[in-house]
Amino acid sequence: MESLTTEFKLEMYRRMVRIREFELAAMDVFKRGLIKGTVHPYIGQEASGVGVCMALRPDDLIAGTHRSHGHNIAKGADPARMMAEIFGKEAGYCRGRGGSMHIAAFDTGSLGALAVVGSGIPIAVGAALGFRMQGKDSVAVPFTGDGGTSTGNFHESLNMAAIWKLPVIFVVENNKYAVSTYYRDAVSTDDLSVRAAGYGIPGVNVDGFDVLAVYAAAHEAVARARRGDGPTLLVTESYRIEGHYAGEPEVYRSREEVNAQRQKDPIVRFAEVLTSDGTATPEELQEIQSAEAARMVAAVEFARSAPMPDPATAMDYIYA
Ligand SMILES: Cc1ncc(C[n+]2csc(CCOP(=O)(O)OP(=O)(O)O)c2C)c(N)n1
Repeated sequence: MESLTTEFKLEMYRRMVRIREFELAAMDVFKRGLIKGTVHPYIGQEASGVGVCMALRPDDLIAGTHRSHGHNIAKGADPARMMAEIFGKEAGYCRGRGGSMHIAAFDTGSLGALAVVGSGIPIAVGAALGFRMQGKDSVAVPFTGDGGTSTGNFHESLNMAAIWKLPVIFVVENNKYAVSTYYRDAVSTDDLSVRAAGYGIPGVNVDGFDVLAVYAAAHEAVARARRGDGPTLLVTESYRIEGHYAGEPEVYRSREEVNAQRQKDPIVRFAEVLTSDGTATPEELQEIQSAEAARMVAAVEFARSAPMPDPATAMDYIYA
């Protein structure tokens, strides 16, 4: 892997901060009762989505989960249109029909987030098969949580992609919990990447708080997939800092545990790398943070003031 340019590293940082600010704004509008339904914050996992998506091209496709605001932003989606979707407005990515858990941003290569755990994985495998049939060297990347790795969809998808050597990078984001279930109470191994051995494909485990480590691992897996050598299972180890959803009571874990994990903040950690290697000054990073915070104020304003879909169009876009 060639060394990364200043511009590239700052873009990584910007996208991580953009995700953080988006999630804080989304939690805020939920708490203020401005939206229907809740949101599933990606806070603490920013290095995973950004490290993976920065290794992708615009024509590569991702498929998400209920916790995919971060994946969409990492792939380049517009936060204002995402916020409008969360508000159920016509200006949203799915014209307000999808909401937080179903944002699909086709213009930037997001096939869509899906709330049924594990269901995005075979869709990405289908996209990869499509690339193969069309003679393209694009890759498909389904994101999954640790809980999603025990679904049939996950295992059938790994098997199919492995036997057909499809260009898929299966990204498992081990944030340690599936709602209230600690991952070790649901799987019989510490390291989920060993599951790759059952399908004869590489399994890689990487520090999901370290954006450069995630990027390096994703870059290698993408190169392998593009040259026709087949899929990789990439596990990023991080932690879900907020509740499963905004407003969740979190009775299954202690404040001490959460606070200890907060110290690993991937944005703070990357800021330290960027300032110590001379990529940026603390003031420059602060400017990025302020600009992204301001962007979210504008995104919320845009979403609040945008019109609702016309009820007469309720049945539109249901059938292709
Ligand atoms: C098939 C299915 N079963 C159960 C649920 C309810 N549910 C929603 S999120 C979730 C946990 C998912 O955990 P994980 O895959 O680890 O993702 P995380 O929430 O940690 O990002 C469950 C069980 C669902 N949405 N779909």
